[in-house]
Amino acid sequence: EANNNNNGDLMAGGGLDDNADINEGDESILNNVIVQHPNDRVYHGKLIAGAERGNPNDEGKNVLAPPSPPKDSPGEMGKPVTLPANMTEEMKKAVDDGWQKNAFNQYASDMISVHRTLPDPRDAWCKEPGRYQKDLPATDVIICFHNEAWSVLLRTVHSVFDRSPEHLIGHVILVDDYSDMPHTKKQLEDYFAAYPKVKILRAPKREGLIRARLLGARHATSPVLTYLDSHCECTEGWLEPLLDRIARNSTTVVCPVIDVIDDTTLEYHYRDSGGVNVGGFDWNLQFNWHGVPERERKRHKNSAEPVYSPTMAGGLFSIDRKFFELLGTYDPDFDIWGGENLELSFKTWMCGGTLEIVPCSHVGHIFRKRSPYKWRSGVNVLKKNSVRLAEVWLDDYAKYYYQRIGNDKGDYGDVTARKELRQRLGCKSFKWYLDNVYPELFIPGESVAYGEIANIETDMCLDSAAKPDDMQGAVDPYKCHGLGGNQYWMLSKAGEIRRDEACLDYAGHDVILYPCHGSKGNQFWTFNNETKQIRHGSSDKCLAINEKRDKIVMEECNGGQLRQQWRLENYDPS
Ligand code: LR7
Ligand code: MN
Repeated sequence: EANNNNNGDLMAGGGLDDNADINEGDESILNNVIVQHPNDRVYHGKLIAGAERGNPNDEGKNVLAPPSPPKDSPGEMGKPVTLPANMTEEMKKAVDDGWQKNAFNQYASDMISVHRTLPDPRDAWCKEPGRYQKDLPATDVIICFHNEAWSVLLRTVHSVFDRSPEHLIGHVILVDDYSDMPHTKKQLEDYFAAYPKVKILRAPKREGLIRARLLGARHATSPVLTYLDSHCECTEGWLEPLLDRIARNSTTVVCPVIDVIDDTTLEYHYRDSGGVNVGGFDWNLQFNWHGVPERERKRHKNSAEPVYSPTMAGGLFSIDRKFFELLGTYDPDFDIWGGENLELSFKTWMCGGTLEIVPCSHVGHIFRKRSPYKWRSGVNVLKKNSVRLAEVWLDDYAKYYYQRIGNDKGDYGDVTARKELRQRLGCKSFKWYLDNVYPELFIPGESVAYGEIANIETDMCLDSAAKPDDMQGAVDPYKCHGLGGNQYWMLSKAGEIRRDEACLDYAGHDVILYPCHGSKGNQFWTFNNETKQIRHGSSDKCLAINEKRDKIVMEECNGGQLRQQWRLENYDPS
């Protein structure tokens, strides 16, 4: 699965002062890491037209594309890069610095050509003649970055030029969100000076990716906007299937399949159209991936056809510029990172559009395990964004998110204008969205109990620190804190004790969280409101806290034993 297990770390990364963003004294390291691949040298800063090179196949297409680098250079065809076995101390330090700065292996990236070749991941269906309309609208490609590594940023831009028909690219708009690395300054302008299609915009202060994207949009002129993260690689034929959907219906918002570029080896991993995922979310308002649901599969003859997706991951998508404006773009009061993907997803569906994943279009993205850059001072940025989202779009369902954050909304600013926007557009209800677009989502209010599960003798609560993306993890007793989060559970009508899509599971050893399978067995529990016991179906044992009070255990049921008695919040069996 796409390993975007960012969130916990991202929260931890917050709380820093703005000024701390600027790391003085880094210059020397940074200058060293601006390595240019030897095979690229001749092309840097120089425009070489395909026709000039005498390659007739390039006529009218990819005029900025240089000839491919030699087949045996590192990372070609998306192959993994391995670092030399006997590295000097200096090299090792450069490798560490690269990881430190970027949360991916920048050293490996620097070894790879910025024009490296990639495998063609498309299904044969995608290449059938006449598959796409002839007159597709052009797009501006907006790439926002904050302190992106040089080789990675350049490879993103070149992959756009090298693998898109020239007439379909209006401009590539690079939005520098107040980076402080030297290569993001004049060096960037010099490099792209020979590329008339590249516009470089600079945010005068740190805006965060949401307002940076809006800045880019204000300078866009093409009928379609395409957003990419600054560490992507577009594959052959990525663009036409996206634009085709918008050409057919301007309210269709489209995402490519996001392939994983390995953070360590930069290997390009792709999945065929049978393995396509769609986006969802949970009641922490966190995005997650799912297989294509049965009801959606049935709508298609071929697995390469575009599929409806309840949500988008956020970074990589195309949208009709006018439709984006009609939807009120993004909430400009979202800071730094997060939540904007759900905002755009919900309103696309609720306000008359559709959101699709297009399996014929593949773009790689470097998935990181932590956020490398600084967040804003004092406030929990992600929470503020999510509360704004919930206030405006979630109707009565907002309460399920608020329970997860201990009902403490904090200061989320003024959302009047956003509510007016929703009114003005006459958008449908969130209930409509859940019923029609995301019927798979488990609704806490449809459960028998939701909230904390507190042990009566000890006042300790069932607690699991497993992150939503882990799906599996330990369950331990922890002092009840009333803040939701790791102590938020739902007892479903089917007898599951759930945390979103993970379920309390007992297979004879420890009580753990395990992906819900819906077939009772080790995940089937019954609560008896008289005895206060939680009894396990397949073992007929009772959930308890051990005598040392440091572990959740299963014991033979003993009605008098207080360690086996529990209080379920919001218990309503009717
Ligand atoms: O303050 C900032 N200013 C920026 O310009 C912070 C970030 N950025 C830039 C950054 O350089 C990058 O190009 O914004 C882009 C996204 O930031 P990432 O790469 O740190 O985010 P991410 O890939 O971890 O997170 C995903 O969710 C985000 C939620 O706000 C954005 O929507 C990202 O675009 C999104 N990425 C993807 O959808 C790629 C697939 C990941 C998944 C799942
Ligand atoms: Mn990213």
